[in-house]
Amino acid sequence: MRNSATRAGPVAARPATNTGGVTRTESALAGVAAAGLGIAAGQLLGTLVDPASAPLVAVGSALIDLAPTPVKEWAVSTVGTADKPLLIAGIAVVAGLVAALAGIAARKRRWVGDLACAVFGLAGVVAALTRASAGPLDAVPSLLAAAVAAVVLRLLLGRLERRDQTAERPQARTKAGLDRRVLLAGGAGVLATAATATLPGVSRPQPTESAVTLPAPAETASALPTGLDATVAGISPLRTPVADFYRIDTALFVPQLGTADWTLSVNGLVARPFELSWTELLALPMIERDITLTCVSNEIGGPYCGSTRWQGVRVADLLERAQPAAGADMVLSTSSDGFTASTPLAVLLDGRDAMVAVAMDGRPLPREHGFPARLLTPGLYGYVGATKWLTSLRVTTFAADQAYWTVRGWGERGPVKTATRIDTPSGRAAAGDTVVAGVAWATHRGISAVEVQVDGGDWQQATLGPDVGLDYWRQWYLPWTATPGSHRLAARARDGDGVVQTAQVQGVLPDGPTGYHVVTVQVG
Ligand SMILES: Nc1nc2c(c(=O)[nH]1)N[C@H]1C(S)=C(S)[C@@H](COP(=O)(O)O)O[C@H]1N2
Ligand SMILES: [Mo]
Repeated sequence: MRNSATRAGPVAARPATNTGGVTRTESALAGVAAAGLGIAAGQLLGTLVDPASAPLVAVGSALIDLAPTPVKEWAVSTVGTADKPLLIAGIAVVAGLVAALAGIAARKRRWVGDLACAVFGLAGVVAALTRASAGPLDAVPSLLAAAVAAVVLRLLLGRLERRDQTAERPQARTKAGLDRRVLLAGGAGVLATAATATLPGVSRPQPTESAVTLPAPAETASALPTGLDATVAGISPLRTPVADFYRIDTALFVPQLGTADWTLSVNGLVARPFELSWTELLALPMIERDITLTCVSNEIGGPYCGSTRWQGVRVADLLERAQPAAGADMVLSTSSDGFTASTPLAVLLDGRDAMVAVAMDGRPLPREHGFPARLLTPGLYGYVGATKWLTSLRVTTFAADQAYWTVRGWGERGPVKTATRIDTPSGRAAAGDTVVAGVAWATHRGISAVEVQVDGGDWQQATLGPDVGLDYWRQWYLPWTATPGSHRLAARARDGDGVVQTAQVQGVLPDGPTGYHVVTVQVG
């Protein structure tokens, strides 16, 4: 064996350790390369096996489910719907940092590297196996990731050590004294992970939404009236374009369901449980309704509210066929990804148009909004009445079952609170004659009036836009002569019973926000 003392120069520049001349940076890079390539291999395989089993997706989904409610609220209110890409990136960065440390440690003790791979692999396996509808195969991508990472780390460290026992190759080092191979491997690892991070979100070859043909509804809705948006600039359109419809869910990647193997099961405390295929669902009589959907996490004045035309099968028809048992008081709807919502049975049977919706705005549901079918319950926040990627309706009781968000501290019933939003002006306005305008909703109670207050003065009646029904929002406007300076505008609505919304300010937790929308406008 060559003794390092027989060589001068380059060797002397390296630390004299029992690490075979491998520097800290090199071993950190080896760790990053190993983790990066391992994760990438797992992502690739996961995408083929079941996108939910890809390590980053499985761990990310588990973290979403485990995150304490305040953390989730903070995420939604600060980064909005960018929360998911950021989560994936965050996991990758943390994995990279830990991998770098593990690489450094493994330089002297190889088993530390193996242990790190095993721990991360196990985390991936547990995350993947605890996802809804996970099969044993879902463990494989994380196992592969761990195995690849462990092997790559040992190979790289081994090669780096042997470097000093073979011919010296100073040309293989960068100015900083790094081995180019490990630099390249580290870069390759990072790139491979980045490239495969979003793979599971890419559609798999399933029939797309646009390939689905829907039957005409048995009961059509009347033509939507012309909204105030035809004349008032800056107001929310009466019908929200589907592309602009807010999206809120816990799904890291949109579930890719096909219609061929989709079924809806109606079961639980019923006399006659049954299951419907996609074709059988479409054969049932359908209704078409204009309904506003809003999120319990929509802060006063916030964007998470949308209104459109929906088509689907009445939930009441399905329940009537199943015959709920006396004593049942809740329907727990379940999504293909395990999300659940608790809808009061009485609400579903009180004559409102709760439906298993298959279309919005005259077209099949986009995947982001629940393709092929979702629940929609007028008058309830989305988290209790609007399960997307719907697969089952289980009749049960509030005493026996809790839904996804109820377990995490949100109200179990979630009726929508009366709310008003000032759309315009926002921020700045030119002096002169203008309008204050926006939308108000109190779904399933309707809106009877909207009042606007300028600079703490008298409440003035706004003019309401067309009435599209109790379940739909109402546009409104008030002419206003804006004078130079700073102005404070407030708006409040009265529901269909004439009850004014409360001025009491409450945050979104646990059952939706209250308070007036107040905006400050700089005129001039
Ligand atoms: N499967 C599933 N369905 C879900 C959710 C979810 O996280 N997963 N979120 C609910 C919530 S909180 C809301 S507000 C609505 C939003 O529906 P949209 O994304 O179509 O606007 O979907 C509901 N349905
Ligand atoms: Mo929501």
